[in-house]
Amino acid sequence: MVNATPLISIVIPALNEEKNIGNVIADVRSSLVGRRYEIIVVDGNSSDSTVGIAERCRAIVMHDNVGKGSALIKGLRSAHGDILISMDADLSHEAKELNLLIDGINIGYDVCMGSRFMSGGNSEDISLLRKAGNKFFVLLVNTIFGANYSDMCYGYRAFSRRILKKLELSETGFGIETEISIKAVKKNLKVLEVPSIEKRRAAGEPKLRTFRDGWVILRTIIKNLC
Ligand SMILES: Nc1nc2c(ncn2[C@@H]2O[C@H](COP(=O)(O)OP(=O)(O)OP(=O)(O)O)[C@@H](O)[C@H]2O)c(=O)[nH]1
Ligand SMILES: [Mg+2]
Repeated sequence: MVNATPLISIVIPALNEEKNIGNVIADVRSSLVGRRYEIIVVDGNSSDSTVGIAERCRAIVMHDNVGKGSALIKGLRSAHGDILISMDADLSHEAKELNLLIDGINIGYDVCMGSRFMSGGNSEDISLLRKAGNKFFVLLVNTIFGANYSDMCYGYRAFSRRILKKLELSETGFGIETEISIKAVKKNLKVLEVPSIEKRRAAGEPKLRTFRDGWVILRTIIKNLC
């Protein structure tokens, strides 16, 4: 018999998130009560107890030592879900918003993206410089590719399993969200943005470096021009 309840896969790239990962997994579980789901943590060779804690919390743990994008691609490709969700491990993505992302796919969209900058969204975690950079990249992508995004470098997103292959993802680092945003327009996917409130990283060190990763994002835009 075919199971009609969709399986949800939550894919969480994590690097040295021992102070957060247990709470992230617990929050996901309490927000998805009554749903079928799996939680996949893709560890980036953490030197702390991230892996042990994720295992103890009964997440599926995978390993990748290349970068955030590479970890996400690996997790998404091995996920079994009908709906795949990318989520950060630092408690900045609130698990209670998962249901909104899932609804976006259930009503027929291919990709449902959290947006911090549409009405109802917000970020408690972004510096003025990063906000300006994000705005510039959104404008660039909207102008070049004819998109209508309000946010871009944000990793809280849901995907319908059937379009994953179409995206042909390859960005290994923090260019991954930009690559997804651009390819979604180029491949004419049905994209919905929903408001999201990004919380401050709960504990631990940020991994993104504004200038290094700003360049990575610009390079991703240039690479996808043709
Ligand atoms: N597997 C893996 N995960 C990573 C890597 N770099 C970052 N991450 C994870 O990717 C997510 C996003 O990284 P963050 O450091 O939170 O980036 P950010 O949200 O832009 O930065 P903050 O605002 O300071 O939190 C977090 O869950 C990280 O643990 C990596 O190289 N490998
Ligand atoms: Mg973060």
